[in-house]
Amino acid sequence: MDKDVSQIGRWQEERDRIRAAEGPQRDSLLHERAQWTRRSIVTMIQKAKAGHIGGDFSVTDILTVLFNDVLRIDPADPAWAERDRFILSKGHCAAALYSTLAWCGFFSPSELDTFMAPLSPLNGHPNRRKVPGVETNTGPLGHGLPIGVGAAIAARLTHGPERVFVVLGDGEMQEGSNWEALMSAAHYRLDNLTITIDRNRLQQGAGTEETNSLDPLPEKLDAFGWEVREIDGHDYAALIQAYRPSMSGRPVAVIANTVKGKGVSFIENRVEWHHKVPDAAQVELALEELA
Ligand SMILES: Cc1ncc(C[n+]2csc(CCOP(=O)(O)OP(=O)(O)O)c2C)c(N)n1
Repeated sequence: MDKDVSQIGRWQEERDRIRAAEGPQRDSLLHERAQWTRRSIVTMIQKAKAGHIGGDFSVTDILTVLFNDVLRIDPADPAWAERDRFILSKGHCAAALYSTLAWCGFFSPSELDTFMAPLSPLNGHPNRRKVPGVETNTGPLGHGLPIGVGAAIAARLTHGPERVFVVLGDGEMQEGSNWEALMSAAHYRLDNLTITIDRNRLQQGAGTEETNSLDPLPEKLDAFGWEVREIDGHDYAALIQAYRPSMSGRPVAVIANTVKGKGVSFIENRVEWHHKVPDAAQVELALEELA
């Protein structure tokens, strides 16, 4: 896939406007961007007849803030050695990531039409060899954070300026590999590593607390040696503030309280919308609400 130079220019201009703005003006720019992403997710999933709309919508504001304000990246040079590393560990939410990467110009937004089509690089889960801007393959839950810990250790060893950001699902936090990685990140005091837990309280088929309870999550992460920042994951100012560098020499865990399906009333907080596909009438309604 080729970079889209004019799209990179549009992204840069808007990112500069967002970075220069404050208060309600910044909120409104970020909201507009997030709604564009949600609309493109609806269209992609409608066309592919597959996808994970609930988790895509809960993580959209998080991705919007990261890629349009926080991350040091260069879509014209996806392999730039000093780039911040971003890993979407909840890889089933590939549509949200692809749409975000396309807005940045890593590839043309027109490619989004091929989501999950035969031979398209835009598979149901992200593949680093096929899609520029994808740092590592994800999909099997529980692998993004261990890889992120490795990347953060590598940056430490090479004295690189890069920060490493990993986004996980809350259901995904039931994977034991994450807790091993949490321990080792604290052991190595990886203050260049920030995780975000998309705490929408739903997983596949049920709530997290009825399946394998995570609470009290902030206390657990604190006890594991992490600096914990718990916020509303749809509050842009709170997200930006949460992504400031570590204040404690410890790795940072952002617990982002979110709504699964955020933005469309009949999808919000409904467990069946984990991977349900909207029919034509529902697509119309969703696009109206996201207009
Ligand atoms: C190791 C592994 N087991 C099971 C699955 C199937 N699966 C895909 S999404 C999902 C639920 C994830 O829930 P959560 O992390 O809370 O994601 P979100 O609600 O944000 O979509 C499951 C079990 C998987 N992808 N990987």
